[in-house]
Amino acid sequence: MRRLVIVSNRVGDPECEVTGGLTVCILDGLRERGGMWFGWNGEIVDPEDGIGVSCTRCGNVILVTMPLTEEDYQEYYLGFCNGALWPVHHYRLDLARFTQENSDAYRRVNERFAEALAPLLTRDDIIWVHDYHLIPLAAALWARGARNRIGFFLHIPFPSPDILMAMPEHEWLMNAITRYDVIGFQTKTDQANFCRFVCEHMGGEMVRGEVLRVAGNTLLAAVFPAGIDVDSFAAMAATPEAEERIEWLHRCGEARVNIIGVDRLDYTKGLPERLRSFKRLLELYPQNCKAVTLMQIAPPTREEVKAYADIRRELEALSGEINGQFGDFDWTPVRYVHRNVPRNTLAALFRGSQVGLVTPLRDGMNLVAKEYIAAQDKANPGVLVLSRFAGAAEDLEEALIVNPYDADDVAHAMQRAIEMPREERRARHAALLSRVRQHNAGNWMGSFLRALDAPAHPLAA
Ligand code: GDG
Repeated sequence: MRRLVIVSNRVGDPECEVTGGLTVCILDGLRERGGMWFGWNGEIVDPEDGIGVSCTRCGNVILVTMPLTEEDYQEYYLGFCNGALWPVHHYRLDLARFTQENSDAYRRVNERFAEALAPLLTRDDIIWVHDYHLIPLAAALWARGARNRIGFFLHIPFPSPDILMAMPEHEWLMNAITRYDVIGFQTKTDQANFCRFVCEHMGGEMVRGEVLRVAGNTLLAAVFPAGIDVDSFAAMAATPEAEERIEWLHRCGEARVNIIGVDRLDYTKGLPERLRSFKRLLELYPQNCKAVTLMQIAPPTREEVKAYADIRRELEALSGEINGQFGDFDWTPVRYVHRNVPRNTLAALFRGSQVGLVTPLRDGMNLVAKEYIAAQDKANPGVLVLSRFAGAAEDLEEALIVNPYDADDVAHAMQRAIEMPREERRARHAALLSRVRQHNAGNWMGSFLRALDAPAHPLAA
């Protein structure tokens, strides 16, 4: 088997508690096959001290990491990746900021990564690059003589061409992305948006099926929905400790029904809209007062970006407002936890909650939706309420699909979930579980790597 080299902006620590879909996805798969993981180690150093590469072995995985400078961190990571690409790809042009310094830094860091990685590669390695931070990496490796097969997976949505065109650097980025041999998307919508851009604005053509030809390159643009390790998550939710936590949840909580939301505190996750929907639930169906609680876990993320500080303030104000208006001495309607919670506690909380509320305004896939399904007791499962704008909705159609912008729609769906008879819950859950199993982490990784491992596309000649 050829050696697998994974490259992502941030290399996760296999021994630490991880938050964030990408790290969870990669770790699950890499541990199984082994290989190298290359990227930033999370450290910021003074450029005078040198920006060296360090290696650590962790079981069958070699972690090769390098630091960033303060300037890189500000301009490449916060500025271009999270201040321009992230909002554009999530259809939030209003929050996107474009500056020449930031796009120069994006090029610079990608060149530096390529410079450090190229000498570590052998001819047979297959290279799998992850996410929007590293779009130009294939071109930068190619310029340094790497002739390996290189694949790219986009974890976030690919926007429609008219949104993408608002970005000053989009032509350069699109030229860079087409240097990959295989490009993976979360959904058919993302893949279609990409192909439309290539065919309508770059003179590309679909050669056959998912194979595209553009500017002399032939590439496969296909859908590989990201998934979770279902069995290990389900097992975590059903341990004796998890049972104890669930009992504790129901003992401490006066409420009968627990609704749960778990999201990094990101403006794409629709958290203020979710709290407003919960408020509507209490207004439209007052019988839920003192009977239902919303537990929202929202660990901090990218706090230096202003839009993230704004959303935190908004959320704190909203939960205070709802608790002040509806709460009583013996009932707190919203329990808001702004910190990282251990993964096994999350699994128990999912299992102990009758409703899983996953209502992003836009999301590449959303693994929380899949984790909620995996954690349920098959005999008496909870109900998933899922935004139509999460990539997961393309597949998980037996969830209650909602429009997260419409508070009444979400409130009605929550009520339907609370009242749903056990037979219907079981039927929906069984269907959902089989879809989550079908697109699990192993299949996601396996199918992408099979496409990347295959010889150049038959129609390339
Ligand atoms: C990106 C894309 C795509 C959350 N809070 C805690 C915690 N988490 C874990 C969840 C889940 C993961 O983080 C979040 O994954 P998502 O998929 O929901 O979202 P993003 O982080 O935005 O991930 C997304 C994903 O990449 C994969 O391709 O689905 O669309 O945006 O696993 O459980 N984990 C722990 N404590 C927390 O407090 N331990």
